[in-house]
Amino acid sequence: MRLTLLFVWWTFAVPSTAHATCQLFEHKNFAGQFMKANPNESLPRLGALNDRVSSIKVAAQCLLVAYADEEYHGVTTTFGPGDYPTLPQGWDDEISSLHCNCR
Ligand SMILES: [Ca+2]
Repeated sequence: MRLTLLFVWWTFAVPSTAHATCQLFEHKNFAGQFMKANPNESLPRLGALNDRVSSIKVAAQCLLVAYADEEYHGVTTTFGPGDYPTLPQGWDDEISSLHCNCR
């Protein structure tokens, strides 16, 4: 009985990799307009959020490779799993394309 309950809890409470994403937000602290890249999706351009991303979330199994220019050009940096309520120096309102690499 106890094991069954644990299993049910685990099934619903632990996010599976199927839900892993890279999330992008317009403002600091995950506010404003929002978009996401699905696991192993690449976005050659960010549309309305081009040069406007100010915070991101990267799921546990993912790496977000960001580029300053469209089509994966320009300066690049990689964000490991975690929440980034602000972006490092030089990256606020700069990201223009990305890969969301997940295992
Ligand atoms: Ca840019």
